[in-house]
Amino acid sequence: MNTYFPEVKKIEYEGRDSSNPLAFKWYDKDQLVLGKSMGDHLRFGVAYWHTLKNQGADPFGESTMARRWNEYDEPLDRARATGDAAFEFISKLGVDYYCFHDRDLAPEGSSFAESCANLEAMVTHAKQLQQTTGIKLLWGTANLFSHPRYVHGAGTNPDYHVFAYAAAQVKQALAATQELGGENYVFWGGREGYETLLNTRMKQEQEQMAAFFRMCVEYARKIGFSGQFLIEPKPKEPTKHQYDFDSATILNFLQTYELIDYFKLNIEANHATLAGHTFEHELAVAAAAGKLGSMDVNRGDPLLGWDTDQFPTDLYSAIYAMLELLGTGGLGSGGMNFDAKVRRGSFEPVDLFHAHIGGMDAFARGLVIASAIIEDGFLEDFKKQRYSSWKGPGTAALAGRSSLENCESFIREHGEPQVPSGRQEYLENLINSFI
Ligand code: XUL
Ligand code: CO
Repeated sequence: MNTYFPEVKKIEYEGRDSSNPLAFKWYDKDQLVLGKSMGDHLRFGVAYWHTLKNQGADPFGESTMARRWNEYDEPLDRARATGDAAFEFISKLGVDYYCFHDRDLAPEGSSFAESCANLEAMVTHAKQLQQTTGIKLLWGTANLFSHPRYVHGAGTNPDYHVFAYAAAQVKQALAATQELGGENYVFWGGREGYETLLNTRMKQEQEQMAAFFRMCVEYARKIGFSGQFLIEPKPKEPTKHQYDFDSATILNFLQTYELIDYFKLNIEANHATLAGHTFEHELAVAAAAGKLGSMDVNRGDPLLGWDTDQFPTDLYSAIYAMLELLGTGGLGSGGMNFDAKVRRGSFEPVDLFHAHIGGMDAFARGLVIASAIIEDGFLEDFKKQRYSSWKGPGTAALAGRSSLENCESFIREHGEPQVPSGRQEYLENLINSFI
């Protein structure tokens, strides 16, 4: 396997003093952190769509990335070569997982039947590549947003015909994910949202989405798919109002339609910031509900208002995310998928390696720092002290065994509270002392 990236050898851990740009400085897969290997904590995945399929086109210019795996005339030959390149890349990077949309792996055909046949052919090819390399499928999903038929949405489309098409496509994508041993299946609501209420029945569209999910749950049960279903929040782009705005919105939707038991969340950093949240806020909301399933790791640009999907190299963000991850006890069957693309100007294949190495090192370093912070215990001690008044009558109130009258008697007895400082700057300074 040395066809598409002949200039790159297997990426190794060389430690922080190495000057080799094609080596890990922090990510040492087998290094134990709080009793678990880095590889098991982080469970990195490569996103097929960005890493293999992105060619750098933007609204102002054409592709900048000439990839050798695209030099085939027949779509299926191109798809096979792309698969070969993907597994060569992932093997050399030393990552265990990948993620795909059905239409990344196999091209859309000229009919539904042809699309299904293409997908089946590519599942056979990918299965063989998985067997020879040991690389596994973190999650599969269906692309229900690129084809023009989905211009007004998929599950939330005003036309039942399109709804049914999307459902039929998910049936195939779910079966493909199962065949490849996918550990999760993701729903990102590509065009599940609206542009104007003038032509939209919002309540009906939400009910349609719930019906769509119910059919997916039912089909997964029928075929014995044991992977975790994940929904990925995003507030806007491509539609102005995406229904799955953020974690809290999705949790409310799942509760309302009695679907909460079947789903967890896949939190993407750049989607969190588009929603006006931090990445760690979204992780914390999901974790508090016991629903943190997986992460799409990337970053946005604070000066741009869209989903730039840049590689995550911001160390503070990585530390805060790792504090949340360690606080929940891990991702289970989830992982950290690099839903990130190299910039248009970074068009050489080797840039794909630089990008992933940087992201992996940032999270490895974030993990080491977060674990040191946790082991030191100062944050936990501070919070323990901050909430220490929740005993006696506080415990009763938390357990629902108090009343406004009880609180009034308490205040008549104890008077004005002594309010302590939140000490934010002190805590931020301590975080810096660990870096
Ligand atoms: C789009 C996005 C998707 C999902 C999978 O913003 O994040 O790539 O992760 O459909
Ligand atoms: Co994503």
